[in-house]
Amino acid sequence: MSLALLERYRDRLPINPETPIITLGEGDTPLVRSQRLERELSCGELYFKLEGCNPTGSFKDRGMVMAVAKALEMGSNAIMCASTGNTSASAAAYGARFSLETMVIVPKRDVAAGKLAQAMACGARVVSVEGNFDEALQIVRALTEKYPITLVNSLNPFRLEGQKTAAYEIIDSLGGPPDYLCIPVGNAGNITAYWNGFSEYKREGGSGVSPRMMGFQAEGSAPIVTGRVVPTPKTVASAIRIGNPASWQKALIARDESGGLIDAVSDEQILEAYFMLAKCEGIFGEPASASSFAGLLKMARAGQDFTDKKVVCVITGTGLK
Ligand code: AN7
Repeated sequence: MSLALLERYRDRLPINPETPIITLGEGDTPLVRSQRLERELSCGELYFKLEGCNPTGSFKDRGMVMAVAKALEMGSNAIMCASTGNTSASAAAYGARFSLETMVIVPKRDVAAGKLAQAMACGARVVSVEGNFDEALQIVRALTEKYPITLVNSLNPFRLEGQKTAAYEIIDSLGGPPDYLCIPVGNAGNITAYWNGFSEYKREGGSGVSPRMMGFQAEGSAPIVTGRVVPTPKTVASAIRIGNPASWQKALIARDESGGLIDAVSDEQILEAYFMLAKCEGIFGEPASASSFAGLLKMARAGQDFTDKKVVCVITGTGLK
Protein backbone atom coordinates (compact mmCIF):
# COMPACT_ATOMS: atom_id res chain seq x y z
CA MET A 1 0.00 0.00 0.00
CA SER A 2 1.36 3.39 -0.89
CA LEU A 3 1.19 6.18 1.67
CA ALA A 4 -1.77 8.55 1.73
CA LEU A 5 -1.15 11.80 -0.13
CA LEU A 6 -1.42 13.81 3.10
CA GLU A 7 1.15 11.53 4.74
CA ARG A 8 3.54 11.53 1.79
CA TYR A 9 3.67 15.33 1.53
CA ARG A 10 2.99 16.04 5.19
CA ASP A 11 6.02 18.36 5.55
CA ARG A 12 4.87 20.56 2.68
CA LEU A 13 1.22 20.75 3.70
CA PRO A 14 -0.63 22.62 6.48
CA ILE A 15 -0.77 19.51 8.65
CA ASN A 16 -0.41 19.54 12.41
CA PRO A 17 -0.93 16.81 15.01
CA GLU A 18 -4.68 17.57 15.10
CA THR A 19 -5.16 17.17 11.35
CA PRO A 20 -6.72 13.80 10.51
CA ILE A 21 -4.76 11.93 7.84
CA ILE A 22 -7.68 10.88 5.69
CA THR A 23 -7.61 9.32 2.24
CA LEU A 24 -9.69 7.93 -0.57
CA GLY A 25 -6.59 6.88 -2.50
CA GLU A 26 -5.96 10.21 -4.24
CA GLY A 27 -2.70 11.28 -5.89
CA ASP A 28 0.24 9.21 -7.14
CA THR A 29 -1.23 9.40 -10.64
CA PRO A 30 0.67 8.16 -13.72
CA LEU A 31 3.01 10.39 -15.68
CA VAL A 32 2.95 8.70 -19.06
CA ARG A 33 5.44 9.41 -21.83
CA SER A 34 4.01 9.95 -25.30
CA GLN A 35 4.41 7.15 -27.82
CA ARG A 36 3.70 9.14 -30.96
CA LEU A 37 2.68 12.72 -30.40
CA GLU A 38 6.09 13.89 -29.21
CA ARG A 39 7.55 12.87 -32.60
CA GLU A 40 4.69 14.47 -34.47
CA LEU A 41 5.30 17.74 -32.63
CA SER A 42 9.11 17.40 -32.70
CA CYS A 43 9.10 17.68 -28.97
CA GLY A 44 12.12 16.44 -26.98
CA GLU A 45 10.08 14.62 -24.35
CA LEU A 46 6.32 14.84 -23.92
CA TYR A 47 4.46 13.49 -20.90
CA PHE A 48 0.84 13.37 -19.83
CA LYS A 49 -0.09 13.60 -16.15
CA LEU A 50 -3.21 11.46 -15.88
CA GLU A 51 -5.26 13.16 -13.19
CA GLY A 52 -8.37 11.30 -14.31
CA CYS A 53 -6.90 8.35 -12.37
CA ASN A 54 -7.85 10.00 -9.08
CA PRO A 55 -10.68 8.30 -7.14
CA THR A 56 -13.51 10.49 -8.42
CA GLY A 57 -11.94 10.92 -11.85
CA SER A 58 -10.33 14.35 -11.59
CA PHE A 59 -7.51 16.36 -9.98
CA LYS A 60 -10.03 17.92 -7.60
CA ASP A 61 -9.49 15.06 -5.15
CA ARG A 62 -6.01 16.32 -4.24
CA GLY A 63 -7.39 19.60 -3.00
CA MET A 64 -10.58 18.12 -1.58
CA VAL A 65 -8.75 15.68 0.71
CA MET A 66 -6.79 18.59 2.23
CA ALA A 67 -9.84 20.87 2.52
CA VAL A 68 -11.94 18.11 4.10
CA ALA A 69 -9.15 17.16 6.52
CA LYS A 70 -9.01 20.79 7.69
CA ALA A 71 -12.81 21.01 7.89
CA LEU A 72 -12.81 17.92 10.14
CA GLU A 73 -9.96 19.34 12.21
CA MET A 74 -11.98 22.50 12.78
CA GLY A 75 -15.08 20.54 13.77
CA SER A 76 -17.17 21.47 10.75
CA ASN A 77 -20.05 19.19 9.87
CA ALA A 78 -21.05 20.54 6.48
CA ILE A 79 -19.29 21.49 3.25
CA MET A 80 -20.52 23.37 0.22
CA CYS A 81 -19.30 24.28 -3.26
CA ALA A 82 -20.37 25.64 -6.61
CA SER A 83 -19.25 23.52 -9.50
CA THR A 84 -19.15 22.83 -13.20
CA GLY A 85 -19.26 19.17 -12.12
CA ASN A 86 -15.97 17.67 -10.97
CA THR A 87 -15.65 19.64 -7.74
CA SER A 88 -19.16 18.59 -6.74
CA ALA A 89 -18.40 14.92 -7.43
CA SER A 90 -15.24 15.16 -5.35
CA ALA A 91 -16.87 17.08 -2.47
CA ALA A 92 -19.74 14.58 -2.39
CA ALA A 93 -17.39 11.58 -2.24
CA TYR A 94 -15.19 12.94 0.56
CA GLY A 95 -18.25 14.30 2.36
CA ALA A 96 -19.89 10.87 2.27
CA ARG A 97 -16.79 9.03 3.40
CA PHE A 98 -15.99 11.39 6.25
CA SER A 99 -19.57 12.03 7.39
CA LEU A 100 -19.97 15.64 6.37
CA GLU A 101 -23.21 16.94 5.00
CA THR A 102 -22.51 18.07 1.44
CA MET A 103 -24.35 20.68 -0.61
CA VAL A 104 -23.46 21.52 -4.16
CA ILE A 105 -24.79 24.27 -6.39
CA VAL A 106 -24.48 23.69 -10.12
CA PRO A 107 -25.59 25.54 -13.25
CA LYS A 108 -28.88 24.16 -14.54
CA ARG A 109 -27.59 23.55 -18.04
CA ASP A 110 -24.73 21.54 -19.45
CA VAL A 111 -23.17 19.86 -16.44
CA ALA A 112 -22.06 16.36 -17.51
CA ALA A 113 -24.60 13.77 -16.36
CA GLY A 114 -21.91 11.45 -15.00
CA LYS A 115 -20.64 14.16 -12.65
CA LEU A 116 -24.12 14.85 -11.28
CA ALA A 117 -24.72 11.12 -10.91
CA GLN A 118 -21.62 10.84 -8.72
CA ALA A 119 -22.72 13.70 -6.47
CA MET A 120 -26.24 12.32 -6.09
CA ALA A 121 -25.13 8.72 -5.54
CA CYS A 122 -22.86 9.94 -2.72
CA GLY A 123 -25.85 11.57 -1.06
CA ALA A 124 -25.02 15.23 -1.62
CA ARG A 125 -27.81 17.75 -1.79
CA VAL A 126 -27.65 19.02 -5.36
CA VAL A 127 -29.26 22.33 -6.21
CA SER A 128 -29.32 23.51 -9.82
CA VAL A 129 -29.62 27.21 -10.42
CA GLU A 130 -30.74 29.18 -13.41
CA GLY A 131 -27.47 30.78 -14.45
CA ASN A 132 -23.84 29.84 -14.90
CA PHE A 133 -20.98 28.75 -12.63
CA ASP A 134 -20.03 32.30 -11.69
CA GLU A 135 -23.54 32.96 -10.38
CA ALA A 136 -23.56 29.65 -8.51
CA LEU A 137 -20.27 30.62 -6.85
CA GLN A 138 -21.73 33.96 -5.72
CA ILE A 139 -24.57 32.13 -3.99
CA VAL A 140 -22.16 29.74 -2.29
CA ARG A 141 -19.95 32.59 -1.08
CA ALA A 142 -22.95 34.37 0.42
CA LEU A 143 -24.32 31.24 2.12
CA THR A 144 -20.98 30.12 3.59
CA GLU A 145 -20.39 33.60 4.99
CA LYS A 146 -23.74 33.52 6.71
CA TYR A 147 -23.94 29.90 7.93
CA PRO A 148 -21.45 27.56 9.60
CA ILE A 149 -20.70 25.63 6.43
CA THR A 150 -17.18 25.16 5.06
CA LEU A 151 -16.67 26.44 1.53
CA VAL A 152 -14.66 23.92 -0.49
CA ASN A 153 -14.23 25.79 -3.74
CA SER A 154 -10.64 26.74 -4.55
CA LEU A 155 -11.20 30.02 -2.67
CA ASN A 156 -10.54 27.74 0.28
CA PRO A 157 -6.72 27.99 0.51
CA PHE A 158 -6.39 24.36 1.62
CA ARG A 159 -7.67 23.23 -1.78
CA LEU A 160 -4.71 24.85 -3.53
CA GLU A 161 -2.31 23.46 -0.94
CA GLY A 162 -3.48 19.93 -1.70
CA GLN A 163 -3.41 20.46 -5.45
CA LYS A 164 0.21 21.60 -5.45
CA THR A 165 1.23 18.00 -4.67
CA ALA A 166 0.82 17.23 -8.37
CA ALA A 167 3.80 19.51 -9.13
CA TYR A 168 5.87 17.58 -6.58
CA GLU A 169 4.89 14.25 -8.13
CA ILE A 170 6.02 15.47 -11.56
CA ILE A 171 9.34 16.66 -10.12
CA ASP A 172 9.78 13.29 -8.39
CA SER A 173 9.01 11.34 -11.57
CA LEU A 174 11.23 13.40 -13.88
CA GLY A 175 14.00 14.02 -11.38
CA GLY A 176 13.35 17.77 -11.71
CA PRO A 177 10.81 20.18 -13.15
CA PRO A 178 9.93 20.07 -16.88
CA ASP A 179 10.58 23.04 -19.19
CA TYR A 180 6.90 23.61 -19.92
CA LEU A 181 3.69 22.72 -18.10
CA CYS A 182 0.53 22.92 -20.22
CA ILE A 183 -2.68 23.07 -18.24
CA PRO A 184 -6.38 23.88 -18.73
CA VAL A 185 -7.61 27.05 -17.03
CA GLY A 186 -11.14 27.54 -15.73
CA ASN A 187 -11.37 29.07 -12.27
CA ALA A 188 -7.54 29.21 -12.41
CA GLY A 189 -7.02 27.41 -9.11
CA ASN A 190 -5.01 24.55 -10.55
CA ILE A 191 -2.48 26.65 -12.48
CA THR A 192 -1.99 28.65 -9.28
CA ALA A 193 -1.50 25.49 -7.22
CA TYR A 194 1.06 23.98 -9.63
CA TRP A 195 2.98 27.26 -9.66
CA ASN A 196 3.01 27.32 -5.87
CA GLY A 197 4.43 23.78 -5.87
CA PHE A 198 7.13 24.51 -8.44
CA SER A 199 8.11 27.81 -6.78
CA GLU A 200 8.36 26.25 -3.34
CA TYR A 201 10.61 23.56 -4.76
CA LYS A 202 12.83 26.22 -6.32
CA ARG A 203 12.91 28.31 -3.14
CA GLU A 204 14.04 25.26 -1.20
CA GLY A 205 17.01 25.07 -3.54
CA GLY A 206 15.62 22.17 -5.54
CA SER A 207 16.57 23.52 -8.93
CA GLY A 208 17.52 26.71 -10.70
CA VAL A 209 14.82 26.27 -13.32
CA SER A 210 11.09 26.23 -13.06
CA PRO A 211 8.68 25.46 -15.84
CA ARG A 212 6.94 28.01 -17.98
CA MET A 213 3.28 27.78 -17.06
CA MET A 214 1.19 27.56 -20.24
CA GLY A 215 -2.49 27.92 -19.37
CA PHE A 216 -5.30 27.42 -21.87
CA GLN A 217 -8.84 28.69 -21.71
CA ALA A 218 -11.60 27.92 -24.21
CA GLU A 219 -12.09 30.72 -26.71
CA GLY A 220 -15.71 31.42 -25.69
CA SER A 221 -14.71 31.50 -21.99
CA ALA A 222 -11.39 33.26 -22.01
CA PRO A 223 -11.62 36.20 -19.57
CA ILE A 224 -7.95 36.03 -18.57
CA VAL A 225 -6.87 36.16 -22.23
CA THR A 226 -9.10 39.08 -23.16
CA GLY A 227 -8.83 40.86 -19.81
CA ARG A 228 -12.62 41.05 -19.49
CA VAL A 229 -15.23 39.14 -17.50
CA VAL A 230 -17.32 36.99 -19.87
CA PRO A 231 -20.98 37.31 -18.78
CA THR A 232 -22.21 34.26 -20.71
CA PRO A 233 -19.27 31.94 -21.25
CA LYS A 234 -19.63 29.32 -23.98
CA THR A 235 -17.61 26.25 -24.88
CA VAL A 236 -18.01 22.55 -25.52
CA ALA A 237 -15.62 22.02 -22.59
CA SER A 238 -18.25 22.50 -19.87
CA ALA A 239 -15.79 22.05 -16.99
CA ILE A 240 -14.02 25.29 -17.92
CA ARG A 241 -17.09 27.30 -18.88
CA ILE A 242 -16.21 30.03 -16.38
CA GLY A 243 -16.42 33.75 -17.12
CA ASN A 244 -14.96 35.29 -13.96
CA PRO A 245 -12.22 33.07 -12.46
CA ALA A 246 -11.79 33.21 -8.69
CA SER A 247 -7.99 32.93 -8.94
CA TRP A 248 -7.64 35.35 -11.87
CA GLN A 249 -4.92 37.53 -10.28
CA LYS A 250 -2.97 34.53 -9.00
CA ALA A 251 -2.99 33.01 -12.48
CA LEU A 252 -1.46 36.22 -13.87
CA ILE A 253 1.27 35.95 -11.25
CA ALA A 254 1.93 32.31 -12.22
CA ARG A 255 2.09 33.31 -15.88
CA ASP A 256 4.38 36.30 -15.37
CA GLU A 257 6.74 34.85 -12.76
CA SER A 258 7.25 31.72 -14.84
CA GLY A 259 7.64 33.48 -18.19
CA GLY A 260 4.62 31.57 -19.45
CA LEU A 261 1.40 32.53 -21.15
CA ILE A 262 -2.35 32.13 -20.92
CA ASP A 263 -3.93 31.71 -24.33
CA ALA A 264 -7.22 30.56 -25.81
CA VAL A 265 -8.00 27.48 -27.90
CA SER A 266 -11.14 27.09 -29.99
CA ASP A 267 -13.72 24.34 -29.51
CA GLU A 268 -12.51 22.78 -32.79
CA GLN A 269 -8.93 22.73 -31.48
CA ILE A 270 -10.11 21.23 -28.19
CA LEU A 271 -12.05 18.46 -29.94
CA GLU A 272 -9.21 17.75 -32.35
CA ALA A 273 -6.83 17.37 -29.39
CA TYR A 274 -9.39 15.25 -27.50
CA PHE A 275 -9.56 12.72 -30.37
CA MET A 276 -5.81 12.80 -31.07
CA LEU A 277 -5.05 11.95 -27.45
CA ALA A 278 -7.45 9.03 -27.60
CA LYS A 279 -6.49 7.74 -31.07
CA CYS A 280 -2.71 8.18 -30.88
CA GLU A 281 -2.05 7.57 -27.20
CA GLY A 282 -5.07 5.74 -25.80
CA ILE A 283 -5.64 8.62 -23.38
CA PHE A 284 -9.29 9.50 -22.93
CA GLY A 285 -9.66 12.72 -20.99
CA GLU A 286 -12.65 14.99 -20.92
CA PRO A 287 -12.77 17.90 -23.42
CA ALA A 288 -11.65 20.49 -20.83
CA SER A 289 -8.59 18.32 -20.15
CA ALA A 290 -7.69 18.22 -23.82
CA SER A 291 -7.26 21.99 -23.88
CA SER A 292 -3.76 21.54 -22.42
CA PHE A 293 -2.67 19.46 -25.39
CA ALA A 294 -4.68 21.64 -27.80
CA GLY A 295 -2.61 24.59 -26.60
CA LEU A 296 0.67 22.74 -27.10
CA LEU A 297 -0.44 21.74 -30.60
CA LYS A 298 -1.32 25.34 -31.36
CA MET A 299 2.11 26.57 -30.25
CA ALA A 300 3.97 23.84 -32.16
CA ARG A 301 2.02 24.60 -35.33
CA ALA A 302 2.81 28.29 -34.92
CA GLY A 303 6.46 27.30 -35.15
CA GLN A 304 7.55 27.22 -31.52
CA ASP A 305 10.51 24.91 -31.13
CA PHE A 306 10.30 22.18 -28.49
CA THR A 307 13.05 19.92 -29.87
CA ASP A 308 15.18 19.80 -26.74
CA LYS A 309 12.41 20.50 -24.27
CA LYS A 310 10.59 18.45 -21.68
CA VAL A 311 6.87 19.19 -21.77
CA VAL A 312 4.12 17.96 -19.45
CA CYS A 313 0.44 18.27 -20.38
CA VAL A 314 -1.95 17.86 -17.47
CA ILE A 315 -4.96 15.71 -18.35
CA THR A 316 -7.16 16.99 -15.56
CA GLY A 317 -10.15 14.62 -15.72
CA THR A 318 -11.37 11.36 -17.21
CA GLY A 319 -13.42 11.25 -20.40
CA LEU A 320 -15.78 8.69 -18.88
CA LYS A 321 -18.19 11.18 -17.33
C1 AN7 B 1 -11.49 18.47 -15.84
O1 AN7 B 1 -15.61 21.34 -11.02
O2 AN7 B 1 -14.32 24.40 -11.83
O3 AN7 B 1 -8.66 26.30 -13.50
O4 AN7 B 1 -16.37 23.30 -10.55
O5 AN7 B 1 -13.11 19.94 -14.05
O6 AN7 B 1 -8.56 25.02 -11.36
O7 AN7 B 1 -10.74 25.74 -12.30
C2 AN7 B 1 -13.66 22.33 -12.72
C3 AN7 B 1 -12.56 22.73 -13.38
C4 AN7 B 1 -9.85 21.73 -15.69
C5 AN7 B 1 -10.19 23.87 -14.54
N1 AN7 B 1 -10.17 20.47 -16.00
O8 AN7 B 1 -9.44 23.94 -13.36
C6 AN7 B 1 -15.55 22.55 -11.11
C7 AN7 B 1 -14.47 23.20 -11.89
C8 AN7 B 1 -11.23 19.87 -15.46
C9 AN7 B 1 -12.06 20.57 -14.57
C10 AN7 B 1 -10.63 22.48 -14.83
C11 AN7 B 1 -11.75 21.91 -14.25
P1 AN7 B 1 -9.34 25.33 -12.57
